[in-house]
Parts: sequence; C-alpha cells; structure tokens
Amino acid sequence: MEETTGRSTKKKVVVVGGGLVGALNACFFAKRGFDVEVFETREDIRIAKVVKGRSINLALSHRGRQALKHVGMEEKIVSKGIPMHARMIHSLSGKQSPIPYGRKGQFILSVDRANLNKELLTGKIFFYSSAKVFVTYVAAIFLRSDGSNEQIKADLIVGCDGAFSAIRKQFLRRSRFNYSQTYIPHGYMELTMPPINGEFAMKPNYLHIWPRNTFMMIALPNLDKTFTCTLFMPFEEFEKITTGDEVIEFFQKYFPDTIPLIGVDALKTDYFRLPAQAMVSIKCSPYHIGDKCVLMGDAAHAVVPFYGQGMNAGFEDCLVFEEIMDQLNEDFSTVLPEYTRVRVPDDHAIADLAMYNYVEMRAHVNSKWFLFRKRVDNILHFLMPKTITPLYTMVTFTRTRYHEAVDSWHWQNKVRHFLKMCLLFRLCHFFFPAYNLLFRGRCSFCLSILVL
Ligand code: FAD
Ligand code: EGO
Repeated sequence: MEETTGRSTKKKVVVVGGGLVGALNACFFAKRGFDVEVFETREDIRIAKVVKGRSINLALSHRGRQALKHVGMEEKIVSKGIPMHARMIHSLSGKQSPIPYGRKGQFILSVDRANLNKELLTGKIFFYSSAKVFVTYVAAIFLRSDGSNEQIKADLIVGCDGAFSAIRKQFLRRSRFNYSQTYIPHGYMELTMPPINGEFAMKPNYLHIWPRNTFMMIALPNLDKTFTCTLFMPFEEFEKITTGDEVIEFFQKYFPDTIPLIGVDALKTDYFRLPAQAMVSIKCSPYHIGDKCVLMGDAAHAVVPFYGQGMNAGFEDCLVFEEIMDQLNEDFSTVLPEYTRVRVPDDHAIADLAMYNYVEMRAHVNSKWFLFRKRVDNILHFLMPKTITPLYTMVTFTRTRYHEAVDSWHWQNKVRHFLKMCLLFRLCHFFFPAYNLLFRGRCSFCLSILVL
C-alpha cells in the first residue's frame, strides 16, 4: 500500500456511489488534483443503454446550477435542459393558469437524470468499477466483486450512495450518531405523456401541476417532446385500483384533462407496469467520522420530493464542502467537522420544508388555493420586494442558507399577520363608523402594532 506523505503524493479519495451527487463530487475532487475512484453497484451508466433510475427527469434550480458552474459543467447541462418559467396549474375543469416564478427571467430547468449522470461521469480520469461495498471502516472500504474481497485504503471516503447508504450503516454502529427516518403514506408513479403530431402535448416551458389535495400530479417536459407525469397518492389509494377501467375512472374523476393526452390504452397498461414507489425522509448527524469519512447527498439527507430540492441540496453539499476545503487548506481533520457544523442545520431545514410542503399540499392545496397563495405571494413581493420574498423563491432561486430562509419566512409571516390586521381594522372603520368613535380616530396602524 502506498503511503501518503504530506504534499508529495496525491491524496486518494474514494467516492462510494456514482449517482448524481457522487458523480459531481468526483468532478470536484478531480479538479483539486486528488486521485479519485468512484465505486458504484449498478452497471456503468456511461456504457449501459437502458438506465433504470428513480425518476426520469428532475427540476434543476439555482443551488444545483451554482455547484455545476464550479466544475465548469453548468453550460453543458443547462443547454440540454428545458426551462420552466412558471407553474401551470390545471384545475379540475381543465382550465390552465400560469403563475410566473417571482421575477421575470427566473426559471427552473427540467433535466434528464440519466443524461446528467452520464455527463458528470464522462471524460473523468478516475476509475469506475461495478462492485458491492459491504463493509466500511474508518480508513478503508471492503469491496465484494465476484465473491472475492478486496480492501481499498483511502485518505477520505465520501459516502454518496443514496438514501439507503451502506456507508451510513457504519455510522449507525457508532455512539452519539443521531438518525431518524420517516416513510410518508404516499407513493409515486411515473407515466409518460407522448407527443401529439410530433409536438409537445402541453405547453413545454412550464412545471405542470394538478393540485387535488391528497392526489397530486406534476409533469415535466423531456427533450424528446414527451412529458413525464408523476402521480402522488397514498399507497392505500394505489392499491384500490386493480383494473384498467378503474384507472380510467380514477383519472376521469381527478385528472380528466390528461386522459386524451396520455391515452386510454397507455394509461391502462402503464399504471400496472411498476408498483408505486415509496418516499422516505431521512435526517442524521454528524456527517463525518474523524478525518476519514463523510456523507453527502441522499446518504446524508433524503428529503421528500415536494420542494424539488433533493438533488439541488445534494449538489450544494458538494459546493459547501468545496468552499470549506478552500478556507481550511484541505485539512480533513478540520474540514470534516466544519462541514458537519455548517451543513447539518441547512439540510435538516430543507428536509423539514419539504415535509411541510407535503403536509400542507395534501391537506389544503387544490388548484384554487394554489393560485390564490402564489398570487398573494407575487403581489406582496411586488409591493415590498425588500421585505417579502416568497419562501419558494428563496429556496429555489437564491443560495440563502436553507435555515436562514426558514427564519426569514417566520419573520415574514409576522409581517403578513400585521398587514392582515391592518386590513381588518381598515375594513372595520369603513363598514362600522362607530369604530371611529370608539377609537377616537386613533390610527389603525398604531392599534395594529399593539395587536402584533
Ligand atoms: P442517488 O441518486 O440515489 O445515487 C446513489 C448511487 O449510489 C446510486 O447510483 C446507487 O446505485 C449507488 N449505491 C447504492 N448503494 C451502493 C453501495 N453499497 N456501493 C456502491 N454504490 C452504491 N431533486 C431535485 O433537486 N429536483 C427534483 O425535481 C427532484 N424530483 C424528485 C422526484 C422523485 C420522485 C424523487 C424520488 C426524488 C426527486 N429528487 C429531486 C431527489 C433526487 O432524486 C435525489 O436527491 C438525488 O438523486 C440524490 O442523489 P444521490 O447521488 O445522493 O443519490
Ligand atoms: C401553497 C401552494 C402551499 C414537486 C403551493 C404550498 C413544489 C411546491 C412535487 C411540485 C413548486 C419543483 C413539485 C411549488 C405550495 C418541483 C414545487 C410548490 C409539486 C409536487 C416541485 C410552486 C418538482 C407548494 N418545484 N416544485 O410554488 O410552484 O408550491 F406540486 Cl406534488
């Protein structure tokens, strides 16, 4: 085994998991001149034709883009993404209403997961293997390929092996490691909406949303002019539907406008192609062991997909790590604890926000409420751009730390409450002149302050 002596030899980093975050991390470490190896259990997606993944396309936003920019990949990825300038809310009657994201020119991108993964792994200098990681210790990982065991030593092991991380399992055996996971009652299923006469079946530059409380569907555009529709509903409801006719009946009730677009026959068969998939929220801390091992991406924090931030947060993990590496001169013994200190509160905040959106949307949000809330957000932001920035905007279009976005949101809620009280007093003055006598003309704003 080669010894690393100070600066003379390259430090060796083993990245476990060649998914989105692992692949991006490999770019970051390679760029720093480290000797990088990526280990992945699935077959090499750079060669594989069909890639079975979790979701087909994803919403890439500012945080993810900033990380890509740092490794010089932003343009390449963005050029193959489809901009979504607004949400398109579909009501039950089939009416479509666009609501732009905050300011003009702001958009999120629909990107192809497999292509993104491939681009991040292509042309890199590291070795890529198909091996099963089964045990990890502090300084070495053990691989099992074709029944034989091999031990790989590294200066740093980066666990990017997803929500069911094998690396994280080793953390669980240790003392003072916090861990929690929650499966939500909803599952998801992806359905493809084909092009019509060679064109997109709906307007392409939107994030299409069908908010129906418990039942939710979204659609993101693909380069081949299809849309990938993702249906979210409780497993219980998925299980109730057992025949093709019941599928149509269900869509007739909740998503009637999509039946002709997806196609009756396609719906009847695609629904039964794959069972609904589970969604889990995972939080843990710390993210590191000594100066040897660190978790990033879903391995550190799986979030439910109701904010479109899972990958973006994972990419930002890599960027934050990179920034700390700069600050602390690549000294893992200080970089790793600092990364945990800085990143845990933010990752926990986005996990909470995503869960909050899930709870909120399933309980209250139909198409009317969605439109109303987003319009009020946009109006308030327009009137008081310095004071009110919608939470969705802070999360999606800025690099405001997630936990600070939450703090700011709480403060804004107080301002909103204050404005609501002012409005209420105004209305009272208007409708009940006796109020003026009662308060002897005192300014309603002052009174509102008392209420606050
Ligand atoms: P993964 O993508 O899960 O990659 C982990 C990799 O590790 C895999 O390739 C796996 O094969 C490999 N692996 C596992 N175990 C081992 C092992 N023992 N040894 C070696 N390799 C191993 N995020 C967004 O930002 N925007 C969205 O719009 C969005 N939409 C989503 C929609 C759905 C339905 C879901 C489920 C998620 C969505 N996400 C979204 C979240 C996003 O998919 C994840 O956050 C992202 O894939 C995390 O990347 P990762 O590399 O950490 O994990
Ligand atoms: C009132 C109205 C309260 C993911 C609206 C909360 C999420 C939530 C899953 C959208 C956008 C990217 C997404 C908005 C809300 C992706 C997203 C949003 C979904 C579902 C998603 C928005 C993939 C919640 N962003 N979002 O503001 O447009 O608002 F609908 Cl089910």
